[in-house]
This record gives sequence, structure tokens and C-alpha cells, in this order.
Amino acid sequence: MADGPFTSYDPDSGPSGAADRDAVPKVKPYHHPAAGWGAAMAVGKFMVLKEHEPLIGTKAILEMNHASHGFDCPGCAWPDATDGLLLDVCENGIKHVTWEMTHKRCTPEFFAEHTVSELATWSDYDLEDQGRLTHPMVYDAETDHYVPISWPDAFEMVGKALRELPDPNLAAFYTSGRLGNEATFLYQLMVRELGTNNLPDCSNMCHEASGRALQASLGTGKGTCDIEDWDKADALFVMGINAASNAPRMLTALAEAHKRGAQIVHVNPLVEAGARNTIIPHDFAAMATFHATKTSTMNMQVRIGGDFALMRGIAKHVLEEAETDPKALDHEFIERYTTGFDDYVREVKDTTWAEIQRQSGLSENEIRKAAGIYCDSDRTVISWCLGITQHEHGVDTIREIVNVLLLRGNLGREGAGPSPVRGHSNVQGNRTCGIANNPTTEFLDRLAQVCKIDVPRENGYDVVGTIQAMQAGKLEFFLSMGGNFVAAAPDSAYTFAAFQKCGFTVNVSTKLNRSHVIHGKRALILPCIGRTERDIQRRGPQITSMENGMAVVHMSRGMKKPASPHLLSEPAILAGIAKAALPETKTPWEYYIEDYDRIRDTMSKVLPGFEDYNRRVRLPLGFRIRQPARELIFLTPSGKAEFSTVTLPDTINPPGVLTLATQRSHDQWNTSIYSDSDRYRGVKNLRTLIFMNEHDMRERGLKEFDEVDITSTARDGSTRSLHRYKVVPYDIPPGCAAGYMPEMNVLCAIGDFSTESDQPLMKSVKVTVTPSS
Ligand SMILES: Nc1nc2c(c(=O)[nH]1)N[C@H]1C(S)=C(S)[C@@H](COP(=O)(O)OP(=O)(O)OC[C@H]3O[C@@H](n4cnc5c(=O)[nH]c(N)nc54)[C@H](O)[C@@H]3O)O[C@H]1N2
Ligand SMILES: Nc1nc2c(c(=O)[nH]1)N[C@H]1C(S)=C(S)[C@@H](COP(=O)(O)OP(=O)(O)OC[C@H]3O[C@@H](n4cnc5c(=O)[nH]c(N)nc54)[C@H](O)[C@@H]3O)O[C@H]1N2
Ligand SMILES: [Mo]
Repeated sequence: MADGPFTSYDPDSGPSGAADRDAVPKVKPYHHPAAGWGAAMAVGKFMVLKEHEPLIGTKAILEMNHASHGFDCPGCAWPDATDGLLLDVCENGIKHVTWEMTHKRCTPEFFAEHTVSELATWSDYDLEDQGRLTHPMVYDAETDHYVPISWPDAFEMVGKALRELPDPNLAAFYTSGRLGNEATFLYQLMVRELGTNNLPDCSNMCHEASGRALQASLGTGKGTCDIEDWDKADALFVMGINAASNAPRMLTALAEAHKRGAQIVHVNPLVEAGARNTIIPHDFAAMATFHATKTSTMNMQVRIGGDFALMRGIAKHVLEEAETDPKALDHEFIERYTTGFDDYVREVKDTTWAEIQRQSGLSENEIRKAAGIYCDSDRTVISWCLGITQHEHGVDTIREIVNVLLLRGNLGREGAGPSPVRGHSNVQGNRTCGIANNPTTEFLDRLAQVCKIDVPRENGYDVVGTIQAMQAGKLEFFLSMGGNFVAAAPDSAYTFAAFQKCGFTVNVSTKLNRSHVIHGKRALILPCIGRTERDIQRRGPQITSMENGMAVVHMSRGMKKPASPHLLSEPAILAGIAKAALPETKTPWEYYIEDYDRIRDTMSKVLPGFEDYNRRVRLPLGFRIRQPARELIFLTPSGKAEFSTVTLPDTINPPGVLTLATQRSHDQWNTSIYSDSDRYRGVKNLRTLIFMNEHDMRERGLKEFDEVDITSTARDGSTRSLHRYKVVPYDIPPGCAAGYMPEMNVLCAIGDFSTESDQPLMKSVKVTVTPSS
């Protein structure tokens, strides 16, 4: 723990990690298959040593992602197996669940022992390591402690603050993507009844670009594939995702695809573990025999931000082939279902191979090889995650991915289509159920009609907008349903200061985190039950539901005794706040909370695709929400799939500047850090590092573990620095570097967000690296 208050994630002033000062950092290439025994041992160690949960944990894991009962794994949004498999789990899902089920408790006694100023010097790891929050707590400015408060008093405190706001737009309401559908619906209903659309969410930092690009190209904000399409594709392109760590159950799909002879092309500046081979996460027979399956047929180490150029190159090859091979293009599909083809062809022809190579960092040969795989495949799925979205040109890159798919009619048929890989387990459901700072008119109309409320029509703040408004003194009140807003957001110093300016910050949480100890003038921590826990209301045990990353809505039922008798469910907390904040409300909050079926009945009237919600959500595999583009119905202005026609932008840095991608280690869940190691990248006991190409190191006279200062320069010319980070040589293209979030959020300037998606540029930070003095 550091001496001074938290100012930056420098190794001395409050690192996020486990920060065992005596642990010696080590780096050694990892050659074992992903998942398999390394994962099994990590799970065993984590459950028994860290969380002391061997028995209950095992039972819980058997209930996780079960087709017909049990709770939805909160680990990620990858869909569950649909082939009758009883158990579809992975190392990181198990770690995530065990993290929630810890035996440790963060009690009023703990808060009595530590001032908040002291806690603000602790690392993120140490804060969460106190375990589950047990009581509602209020900040007492006089003593600088959090002290217990009763639920009725907490609700009245929030209610009064909201009632007294002269304008509802002085309040903002954040959602982290774990919130279930039912709580989500109540949340946005309350916020709109209050009269604002200030609903920032983690999607603003995650897949905003995917939603906007797919909406513009195909008239739907979601991918069109489901897991069966992955199972039937001849070629899978996996772009900008660290699957082995962040969507480990995808490895099963990749390994199965490889076994049946499909081509798997990974596009990533790093050759991640998921791009080599795996032992299928739940295949215990394979684990017993150490049988690894390959998960890749080709790896393309694209330059950071070079994916647009790569896709342009693939399109160029396809069009060149089409000059001699009529089957290279799907002429009938292009003719019937698309618009803008001729302009697109012109644009592609105008892009030279020289420019494509320079921008992508890949040779023409390599690109033609990948394009050949694409042309030889009858059914192609292209998937992507943050490596594609968190860039200035994220939207254009995804639209170029769709362009490539359209050329060969890879849409609206089995085994083909665009497939964004979503992050948080219900981040897609949050959007479906109404969390959006810029809601559509149709949605608002239906909400107003069914729920009989006046709805606000003006767009609200997104994540960056919220922080800027706080800084400008335009936000008095902030409520967060889950998540860790200040740590997840860009520009830590700016964001922390902005948050502290806010009049009142309220966090509904399961564990102590940075957003509790960096707080507004008044602050509340409201602890809730987690997904693994029983939710019992007046009319009995309740189920909730989530939508996975492939638009399948399914139920979740917790089975564990709540961590403390003082916890409330998220819907119950929202109802308590809503009743206090809206004295004139006609919404039957109490009635809804007695039985969540009643919330779902209302949702089925507001949300298209949710008809008969209560029955269908209880089907063993849930139900899939209709995707018009999947049926070749395009809700675009032209009524067709629209080719985008964009000139390839120049994203090459001036000499001396590196592009830094800030990403996750294997042993963290966003801002929750499990350890300082990153097994698949061979790193032990070190998070304050920067991965660099050896050529770039030599140029700067650096060797392994040398300490460096990293300085980012924002678009407005301002600079931000991290000090004494250790250099780790890594197989990454020259000019590129990588390191960990949330430490490196210090370097992400608040004003540096994409003009296309408004997403912070978390994978494209422009930095210089110099030896520390
Ligand atoms: N265990 C675990 N699971 C998680 C999470 C977690 O923290 N831990 N987080 C969840 C959430 S909210 C999300 S959004 C997802 C995130 O899942 P990922 O998108 O895998 O997250 P990152 O760790 O940011 O990794 C980004 C990947 O993109 C690559 N990359 C960086 N820049 C570029 C580029 O310009 N082009 C290409 N092609 N690749 C690039 C990086 O090398 C890295 O492999 O995972 C979810 N699942
Ligand atoms: N530099 C950089 N920054 C990034 C990213 C990046 O790639 N680079 N990725 C961005 C992305 S994709 C995302 S999604 C965000 C993540 O941002 P968030 O979703 O805001 O952050 P998390 O770390 O997932 O939140 C962890 C906290 O959630 C609370 N929690 C856990 N479970 C529950 C629950 O069931 N209910 C409630 N109410 N609370 C719960 C716990 O108190 C825990 O401390 O970070 C973003 N920030
Ligand atoms: Mo995310």
C-alpha cells in the first residue's frame, strides 16, 4: 500500500494489482495449450487458496450455464452450448463466480477502522479483496468514514436529492453490463420518469462502434450470427480479441471448427494464446490425455489500427479475382440486397497495394493469402472485439468488414455473417431493454404509451459526456448500477477530479472499489445480491434474465444464500429509490417487485421480440430475438444493405511515437484484479509494464525490465505520464506497444474519443517511451 493519496498508477503511488513488493517479476514465453491443465490448476489454486470456496464453489459451478436451470455465468457474453451439454464453463468464468462467492466480508467494522482518505491510497486489488459488502453505508464527511445507514434512510436520502434537483438533467445514471433485464427495464423507466436520458453505460467504451456500424450498414445494431453459424462456417476470422482470456468458451468453437477442417484466421498484433492451440475447456477426457486441438490456421500480426487496411486489401483481391472468376462475387446477392456497390468498387480500385501494406503492416502476399481463404470459403463468419472498436476509425473498419462480407453474400444464411463478441454478460440486454443515452423515437413512444409516463426526448450524456459535465459543474447527482465508473473511464486524474466535484455519488455494488473511495461530496454504497445468490421476494423465489452476445435471452436463477442478510436485489433497490424520488409516480413499483413476472409482462408490451416473455424465458435454451438483417430485411434508409465508401485513412505515427493498446491481462476482470500475473503472455508478478517490439527497444537503448516513463500526447497537445514502468520485449509489430487497463487509463485523454462512435481511443494511445531518470 502506498503512503500518499492515490494520484496515478505509478508503481509507487497505488498500483491496481496485488502489489506484493517482494514478488520478483518474471517473463517467460508460454508454450502450453490454452485452457487445459494450466487453467484447471489456476482454478483450483484460486478457489482453495484465495477464496476458500472448494465445496460450495464446486456445487455452484455445476449449476452454472446449465441449459434448464442454474444461473448465467457472469463472466462474459459468449453463448452457452446448445447441444444438450450440461456444463459449459471455463477457467475465467469459474474465477469470476468464485470472486463473487468469496467468504470474505467488508463490514461496518472494516469501515470504522479505516478513513476513506486512507482507503483512497489502497490498490484496486486491496479494495476488492475485502470481500462482499454487507451493509448500506453513507459517507460521513466529519469523520471521513463510511458509516451504516438503514435502507429506508438511504432511499429517502437519494429520493430527496432527486426530488430537489431543479432539473433532472443534473443527474446521470450509469449501467455496467451485468445488470439483468428486469432491473434494467425498471432502471430506465425510473430515469425517464424522472425526465432525463442521461444513461451512460459501459457499451460507450466497448461496442458502441459495432452498434453504429451495423445499424448504418444493415439496419440492426447487433451481429446476425448465432453459435450454430460458428459451428457451420468454412472460414472464421477472429479479429482483435484475446479469446483465451476474455471469451474462453470460444476456444471450444474454434477447436471444433479446426477439427472439421475449417480455416481460422486470427488478426491481432499479438499472437494470443487462443490463436495457437487449446484443450477444450470442458472436455475432461482431452484434459486427461493432454490432447490439444489447434485453434488457428493463420495468424496475421496486423499493425494496431491497421485492420481497415487489411479488410480493404481483402476486398481488393476479391474484386481482382472477379475479373477472371465470375464466382468470386455473389452478383445476385449484390444486385438484390445491396446498394452502393459501384461506388465502393471505385474506392477500392483507388486504394493502392502500397498504401494497404503501409497501413496494415502486412505484406501483399499475406493479405492475398487471407483473401484466398475468404474466396475459397462458401460460408464465412467475421468476428471482432475491442481491438477493432476502440479506435478513431472503429465504425469505418466494421463497415469495411461488412463490405467484405457483402461481396460474397455472407449474410442471412447459415454459417455466415458479422459476429461482434460482446463483453459483459448482459451488456447487449441492457441496450435491448432501454439503456441508451440516445434512444429511438419508436422505443420512447412505446414506453410512454405502455407505462403511461411523459418521456424526455432530448439525448442525454454518454460516459465521456457525463465526466465532462461533472467537470463543468453540470452534474449534481450520479448513480451507478454496478461497475467501477472512475477506474474504467479514461483519463484517471481528470475523471477522479470530476467525480469529486459531483454533489452526490451513489454506487450499487457487490464489492468495494475505486468509485467508492473517490466520491462526491455526499456518497452512498448500496450493497446488492449477486447473480449466484437466491432472490426471494414477497411471492417467492425470483428468476432474472440476460441476453447473450448472440441475441439469445435466457433465464438465470441464483442458488446461494446471499452474502449478508442486509442485501437487497437490484430491482428492489431501484424500486426503493424510485418510490422515494417520484412521489407522484403511477408506476406500481411495489407490485413489480413482489413478482418479477409482472415486470416481464410489461416488458413484453414495450419491447419488440419479447412477446410471451414469461413463458419463453423459461424454455430450456431461452429464445432468440428476431434479427431482421438475418432474414435479409434491412431497416436502412434504402431498405438494402449499404456498402460504405470511405477513403482509407492514414493512421501512421510520426517517428518516435508508438501506438499503445491498453488491454486486459489473463488474471483480471476489467477493474477487478485477481493477481499480477498474465499466464498466457508468460508474465508473473508484474502489471506495471509495457510490451514493446525489440527493434523499438533497441532504438531507445532499452533492455528487458528497464524502467521507462511513458508519455501520451493528446489531440489537444496535452500530455499525461506514467513513470517507472518495466519494458517487456514482445512479439508485436514495430511502432506498436501494449499494456494493462485500468492502470494505463491515466494516459487516455478525456477528449480523445472517436468522432465516429464517441468511444474513448483505448487501443490507440499515442506515446513516447523514455528511460526513467
Ligand atoms: N476474463 C475476462 N473476461 C472478460 C473481461 C475481462 O476483463 N476478463 N472483460 C469483458 C469485457 S467487458 C469485454 S468488452 C471483453 C473484452 O475482450 P477483448 O477485446 O479481448 O479485450 P482486451 O483485453 O482489451 O483485448 C483486446 C485484444 O485486441 C488486440 N488488439 C489491440 N489493438 C488491436 C488492433 O488495432 N487490431 C487488432 N486486430 N487487434 C488489436 C489485443 O492484442 C488483444 O488481444 O471481454 C469480456 N470478458
Ligand atoms: N484503458 C481501457 N479502459 C477500459 C477498457 C479498455 O479496454 N481499456 N475497457 C472498457 C470496457 S470494454 C468496459 S466494459 C469497462 C468496464 O467498466 P465497468 O463495468 O464499470 O467495471 P467493472 O470492472 O466490470 O466493475 C467491477 C465492479 O462491479 C461491481 N459488481 C460486480 N458484480 C456486480 C453485480 O452483480 N451487481 C452490481 N450492482 N455490481 C456488481 C463490483 O462492485 C466491482 O467492483 O471498462 C472500460 N475501460
Ligand atoms: Mo466491455
